[in-house]
Amino acid sequence: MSEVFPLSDSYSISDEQLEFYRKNRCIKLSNVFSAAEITHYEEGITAEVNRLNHENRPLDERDTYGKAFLQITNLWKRNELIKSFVFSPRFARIAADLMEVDSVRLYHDQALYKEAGGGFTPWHADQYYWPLASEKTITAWIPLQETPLKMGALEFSAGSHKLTIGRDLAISDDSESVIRDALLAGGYKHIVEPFGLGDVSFHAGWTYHRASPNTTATTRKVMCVIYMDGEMRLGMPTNDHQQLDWDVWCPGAEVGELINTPLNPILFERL
Ligand SMILES: O=C(O)CCC(=O)C(=O)O
Repeated sequence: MSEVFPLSDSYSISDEQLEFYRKNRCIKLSNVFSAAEITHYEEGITAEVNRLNHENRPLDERDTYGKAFLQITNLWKRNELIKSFVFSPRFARIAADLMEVDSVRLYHDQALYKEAGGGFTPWHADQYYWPLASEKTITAWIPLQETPLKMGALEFSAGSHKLTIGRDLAISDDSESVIRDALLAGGYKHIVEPFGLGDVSFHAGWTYHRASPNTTATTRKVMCVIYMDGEMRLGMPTNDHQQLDWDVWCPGAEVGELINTPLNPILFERL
């Protein structure tokens, strides 16, 4: 029987790290999980991504979004190994600590595999896609290998949750240029750093972020877990993507009510 890695022990956030997140709404934390833990989960996640992926077109036949990554969602429903990763109390507690909430729920998970030769991920803010009533949302971006810049490490614009220009843009060539220009004009700091083994970043729903192309010969393997405040209510969708997200990620939830569906379990709660 293989060793079990429950990812249950806590990772302490320092006052400085919390202050950094409050100000910038993004942070990269080191040594959140070990090389042995990464190896343990990477194989199972990659096997599911390969099994479920139906994107077989060559990169040059896809649009900008399609070139950016293979996207496979709610993998936690597929097997117990991935469920234990996505439901990890360690990651969920960090999310609660950074959002400064008493509990967190799962919104959904997704693997984002940027293939060798894969394109850039345009500047965007995730919350454009989400019918959620508050800003208390956070994504854990969890690389399953060391991720140098040339592989497409996630880049952030520090404090950009305050910028409202571009909040109505889906991921596209337009979002890349309009948001880039607005961030430059606003003087926001662009954080571009490689990710070491075990580094994990967290960013808020309205924080602008992007990634460069993967110019290496190896796929950049990343698993994301998207959390929301345990008290999150469903907002009225303001675009078709948000309507789709409601139907897919919280079916049965009602506008103005707590999002408490079987797909949105509480993953961490303070005692
Ligand atoms: O992995 C990427 O290239 C983009 C990730 C992203 O947009 C996100 O995690 O919200």
